[in-house]
Amino acid sequence: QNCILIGAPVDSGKRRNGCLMGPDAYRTAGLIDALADLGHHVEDLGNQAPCPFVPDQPDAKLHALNETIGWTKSLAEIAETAMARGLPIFLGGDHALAMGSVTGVANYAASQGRPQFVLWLDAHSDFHTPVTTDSGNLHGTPVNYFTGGTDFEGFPTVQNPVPYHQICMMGLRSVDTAERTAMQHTEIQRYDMRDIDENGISAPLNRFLEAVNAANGMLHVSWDVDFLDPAAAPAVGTTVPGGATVREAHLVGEILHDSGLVTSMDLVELNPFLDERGRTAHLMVDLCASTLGRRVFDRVTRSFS
Ligand code: DIR
Ligand code: MN
Ligand code: MN
Ligand code: MN
Repeated sequence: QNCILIGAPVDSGKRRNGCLMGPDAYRTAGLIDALADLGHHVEDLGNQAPCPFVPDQPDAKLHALNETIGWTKSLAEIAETAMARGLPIFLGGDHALAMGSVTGVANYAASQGRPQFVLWLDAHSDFHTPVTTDSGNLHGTPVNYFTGGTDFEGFPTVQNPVPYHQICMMGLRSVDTAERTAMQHTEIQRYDMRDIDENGISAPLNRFLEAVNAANGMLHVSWDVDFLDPAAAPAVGTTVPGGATVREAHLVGEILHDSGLVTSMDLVELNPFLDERGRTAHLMVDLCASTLGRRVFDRVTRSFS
């Protein structure tokens, strides 16, 4: 594959700073070599910038709104053009970057006449709007935005909203009341940690992948660091106990690779400033490698194509 690394040092989606160091932490942790060792061609587009924006008021209810709009515009553009040349990997940056990455790849999918699917691996559902958010942190809103939410004044109009039934969330354990209410009547597939405890992670994931395959869909995978348990992945601003284990996360990556369905990816919310010797960056690099084919032994895999 042609892996296209896109540095997205987005730090505007919440108040605690540090995610801007994420892209360089992934590079320092060896992401490029890890992917090249798997036989991929790796192209690093370097760190991107937001489109020009009017400086935000520091005390506004919505934190860094204009800056986030600037990022959404620039990343959507880059995502769409990168899709034509390979598999874009967005190196975050906080989860606000998915407003750009997902709308961009969805525009590309539409140009190919194919449906866009999204796998959201996160402790949080990120289904707030600028109106319902309590925190004012826009990294809690991307799923509502790219599904065509109408509360996003000032943001680019979403040309190709991702239909609810083409979204699967896994790892949920922190969903605010407004998000739960808003999601209630949607067909977003959602698996909380209890589902994973009771049924494992592979059965629901395979079911979702079968739907992607049956529809000849494109698949964007959004890895939020806090999908993992904070004991394994401490370098994130919004830790929630009781997350996925290292093996559960690798299994997700391995199954995704075997499916051959992944067409784009985000690695988000890493805050290297909170890390112990790059440990979380290394783990995320390893998960990315699993998703792109790293394995202990070859095996007969289930294949969808
Ligand atoms: C929370 C945080 N639901 C909020 N969301 C996070 O601020 O609205 N998403 N951390 O990953
Ligand atoms: Mn900030
Ligand atoms: Mn998130
Ligand atoms: Mn999260």
